[in-house]
Amino acid sequence: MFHVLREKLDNEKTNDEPSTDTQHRLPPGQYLTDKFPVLHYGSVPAYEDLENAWDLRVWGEIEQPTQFSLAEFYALPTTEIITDIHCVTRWSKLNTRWEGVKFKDLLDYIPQLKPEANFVLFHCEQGFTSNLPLNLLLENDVLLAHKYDGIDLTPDHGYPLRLLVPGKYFWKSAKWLRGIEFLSQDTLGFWERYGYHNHADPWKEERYAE
Ligand SMILES: Nc1nc2c(c(=O)[nH]1)N[C@H]1C(S)=C(S)[C@@H](COP(=O)(O)O)O[C@H]1N2
Ligand SMILES: [Mo]
Repeated sequence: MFHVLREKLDNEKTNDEPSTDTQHRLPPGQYLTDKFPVLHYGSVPAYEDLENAWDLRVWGEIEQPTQFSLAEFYALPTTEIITDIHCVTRWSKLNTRWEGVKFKDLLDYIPQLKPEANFVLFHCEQGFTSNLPLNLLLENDVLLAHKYDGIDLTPDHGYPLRLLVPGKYFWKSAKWLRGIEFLSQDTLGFWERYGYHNHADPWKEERYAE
C-alpha cells in the first residue's frame, strides 16, 4: 500500500530545483509540487443527502456530547489561511488557501471540555482516524476546513469537511470528517497504528516510528 502510493507520487515528481526564497520553506527530504495530489486509503465517499445524512459528532471528555448538521456547521464563523502543506510521501505544496472554522474557535460552540481532555481522535468516513494532542490543535492555523482556494472542497480532497493541521505531515489532516472525540489518553490513529510517527513533524522528519 505505502509502496504503491510512493511510486505513484515519485512518477509525478517535478524536477524543478526550489528557488532560494522558497527553499527555506521546504522541510528536509521534501520536493515542491504545484499539483495537488490526492492520497487516501479506501474510496471517496458518495453523499446523496448531506443535509439529512451528514452530521459532525463531538463526544468524549466533554460535559455533554453534541453534534452539528451541515447547515449548523456552515453557520459558524470562518477564517481563511494561506499555508504550506507537507505529505510524508515527500511532496510539499506552498501557499495553499483554505477556509474553515478554527479548531480553537469551535471550542466556543460546544459544551465545556472536562479538565482531563488532553488528546483528540478525529473520526472519518470508513473508519479512518487521526490523533493529535489538544494543545497543538489550539494553534491559529488548525482549521476544520470546508473550502480550498475559494470554493467547496472537491470530493477527493475531503468534501464536505476535513481537518487541516499544516504543522504536521498531511496524513494527520483527516478528510471526510464526521467525529471529534476528546480523550484523556492518546490513542493512535489509522496511519500511526501502521507505523507512522505519532508526532509527524516534517521539520524533524518524523516520518516513521522507531
Ligand atoms: N479520511 C481520510 N483522510 C485522510 C487520508 C485517508 O486515507 N482517509 N489520508 C491522509 C493522507 S496520507 C494524506 S497525504 C492527505 C492527503 O490529502 P489530499 O488528498 O487532499 O492531498 O489526506 C489524509 N487524510
Ligand atoms: Mo500522506
